[in-house]
Amino acid sequence: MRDTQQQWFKDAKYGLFIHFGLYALLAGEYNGKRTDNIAEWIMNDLDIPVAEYEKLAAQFNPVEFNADEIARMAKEWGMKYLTFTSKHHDGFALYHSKCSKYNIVDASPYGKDMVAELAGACKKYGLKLCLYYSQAQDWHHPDGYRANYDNSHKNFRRYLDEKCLPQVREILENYGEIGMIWFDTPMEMTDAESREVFDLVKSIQPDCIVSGRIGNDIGQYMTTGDNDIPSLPFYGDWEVPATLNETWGYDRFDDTWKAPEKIIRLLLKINSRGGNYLLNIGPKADGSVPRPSLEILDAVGAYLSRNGESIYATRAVENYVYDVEDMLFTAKSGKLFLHMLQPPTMNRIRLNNIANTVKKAYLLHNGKEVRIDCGKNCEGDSYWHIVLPEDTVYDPVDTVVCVEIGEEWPKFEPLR
Ligand code: FHN
Repeated sequence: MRDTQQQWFKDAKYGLFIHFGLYALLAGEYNGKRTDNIAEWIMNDLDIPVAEYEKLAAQFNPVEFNADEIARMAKEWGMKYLTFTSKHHDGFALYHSKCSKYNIVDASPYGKDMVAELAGACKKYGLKLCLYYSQAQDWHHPDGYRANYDNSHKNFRRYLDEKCLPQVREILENYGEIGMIWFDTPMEMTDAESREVFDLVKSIQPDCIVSGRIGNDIGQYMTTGDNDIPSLPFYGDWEVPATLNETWGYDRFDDTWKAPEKIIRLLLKINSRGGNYLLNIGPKADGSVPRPSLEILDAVGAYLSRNGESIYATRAVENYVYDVEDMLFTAKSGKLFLHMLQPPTMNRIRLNNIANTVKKAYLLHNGKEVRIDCGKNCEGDSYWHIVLPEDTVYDPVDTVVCVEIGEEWPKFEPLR
């Protein structure tokens, strides 16, 4: 079973992903040609020569990037951890690396170490700092993997020794406690190579989680595909990396922003199945966060400030035998949360095949009592008949009822 052995990760449920790098300067277009893929892949997809792409570093001056403000907002948005691209596939490090000059301090006019800035800010606001690191793909180093092109001639060992392993060591040794290294796209790394990277992480920070995409099934939790929510139960720790529009890095042409209501429902769906939602922002080249991202995350944050008790530190509810229309469940020891995604007809809901006793039930947002009659039908099957206060003002996205149950966990009866 995938087990991070880290309580903070099991309880977190919601985190901020930040994809930032030189690609933000291109914002989806190079020499008048637009990419039709995710913006941070532009170097690879439009086959931009290394000598051309690396010139971007000299223009990279994201003076509006405010680590303190981002961490403060992430906290306010209800996020518990922050995962930042210390080096993405393009090979450019956003921190002061001593083993490659291709980094923000040595090669850009900005000249400041973003990982150091974020480490300080995360500490200040009580967020876990996690770092993304592209361990296999590196389109700048001659021996890194490069998707879509022939890699057969490469000396991947040299890349591992010259760049990957020393950089992983740097990010673990120089910025205090790191919650997780978020590895990605292992390509054809061998089992032994993935293991070597894994062991290096653990030798420096034993509590640092190694993410699902280290390769060869040795990650400590399951990372789903991008924006994918598993439809079958997964017994172990897992996380969904997800976008607010269709790209990770900033793309000025991508206006496909999801509505906050949709994000809240996705959060709930993921949490009710036991996973964490890692939601991305892609700052613009000047370092500012696109306005639509701010607006969406503000709205989700407002929802969480009312309903956080039903989200954080909850556990998956075993599949309910019936698909209850417009309702999702989350649970923690002694409490079952009913998430009503639509106002119920006549303020009443019937739940079948639930055998828990009820100590107390109330609306989470205002504490008003909810009546629950527990009974058995003529066939002997248990049910709850739930009656909400007449004057309930429903939240059209999700109204939460907290039920304090007599048992530790929800007891749904199997069909007989
Ligand atoms: O290739 C990357 C992509 O650029 C982005 O970083 C995502 C985030 O999950 N991971 C890879 C694609 O799955």
